[in-house]
Amino acid sequence: MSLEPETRAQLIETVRRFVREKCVPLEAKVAEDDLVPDSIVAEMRSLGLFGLSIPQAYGGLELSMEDEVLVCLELGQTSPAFRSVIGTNVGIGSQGVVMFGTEAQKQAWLPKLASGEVIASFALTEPEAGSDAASLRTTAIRDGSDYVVNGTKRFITNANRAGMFTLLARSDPSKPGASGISAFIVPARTPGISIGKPEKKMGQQGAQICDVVFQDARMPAHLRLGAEGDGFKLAMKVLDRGRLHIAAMCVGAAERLLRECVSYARERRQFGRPIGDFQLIQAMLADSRTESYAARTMVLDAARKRDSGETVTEEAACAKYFASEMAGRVADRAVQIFGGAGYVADHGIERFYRDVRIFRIYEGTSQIQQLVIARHLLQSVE
Ligand code: COS
Repeated sequence: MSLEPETRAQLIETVRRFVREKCVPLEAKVAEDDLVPDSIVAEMRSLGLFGLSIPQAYGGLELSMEDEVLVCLELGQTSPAFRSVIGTNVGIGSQGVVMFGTEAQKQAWLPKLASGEVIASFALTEPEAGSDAASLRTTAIRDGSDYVVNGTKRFITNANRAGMFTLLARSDPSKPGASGISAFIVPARTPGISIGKPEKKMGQQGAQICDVVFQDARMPAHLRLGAEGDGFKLAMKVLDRGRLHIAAMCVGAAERLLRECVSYARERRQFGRPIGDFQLIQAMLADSRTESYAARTMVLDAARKRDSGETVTEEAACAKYFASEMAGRVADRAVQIFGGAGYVADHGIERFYRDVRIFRIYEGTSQIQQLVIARHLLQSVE
């Protein structure tokens, strides 16, 4: 549902102020503590951020994709760890329930996800199944009125805070590919689930990822999401949407870095004048501006197409691919413009450089996006 222009402007302004006044001053502390403080999480709850994409009937804001993207353009302007707090409830953790849940499943889970009372987490990746998601080995075998789950999931965002998992598991081991996979809602307190220690990562400290191990975890069959064998398609549809959300985060990060670069180029003096006077610095600023503008336009276009009912698998892959690679280039130029000051921790530029690196990997690597785009071209162009 699209917001009225005035309501949209108010929401964007509120998120912008929250990011600039509350999150930006805490960036270094969040990275050091590897934790987003409870006060910020509480404020996100009161702003309704956990429920951005959840239908109003279940307590969410039910934003259109375009409005969600506009919010992400603001959330992207600070450490991605802040967005990660709400990211799985807004995107990959909840959207399987929104798109494929029965009325009873929606009633049971969506209000709690929208309020942030329960954190959702998306359990697809495994030690041996990353880009090749259809090769996943975790099994969910029907036993009477239950399913029994065994296997290990890896790099699962927010697993250590999760109240529920959207789990992708093989319900038919006789089918090794996509068609043997089903999706499930799994309450995190189900006996037989254990959570690994948060991984030590290159960046995005404050956003945590862990292993999730299922050992004879038994759950009632009514928690299956969609039909048996439809899990892979559910995961792909969830990721189509998630990729637009991540692309918008990349644009937000690039716009923040560009602002930092412009103000540094104005104040830093070398050879008797501000470095912004030098054409080689200007070229880097111009390249970053051009690329971030192109990515912003792409993300908004794809979001609008999705809102008008189009399937945007290809556009979402283009946007995620271009925006994440663009953010990497913009961060690299930012380190170059700041020079030594960009390499030391004080200005936070090196932290952004590390933080944006994962955007080219999670929710589908750049190479997977290329593959998705090329497959669509080869199937559709006449
Ligand atoms: N929407 C709906 N259905 C889709 C789809 C989409 N975006 N993409 C694929 N499908 C369907 C296909 O149509 C096919 O259905 P049929 O068998 O009925 O024709 C089925 O799903 C299998 O698709 P495909 O044959 O393309 O599967 P592949 O194993 O070749 O894998 C890729 C496709 C590589 C695109 C997929 O594995 C992928 O996206 N990998 C990356 C996973 C990822 O992003 N991981 C990040 C972890 S989550 S943070």
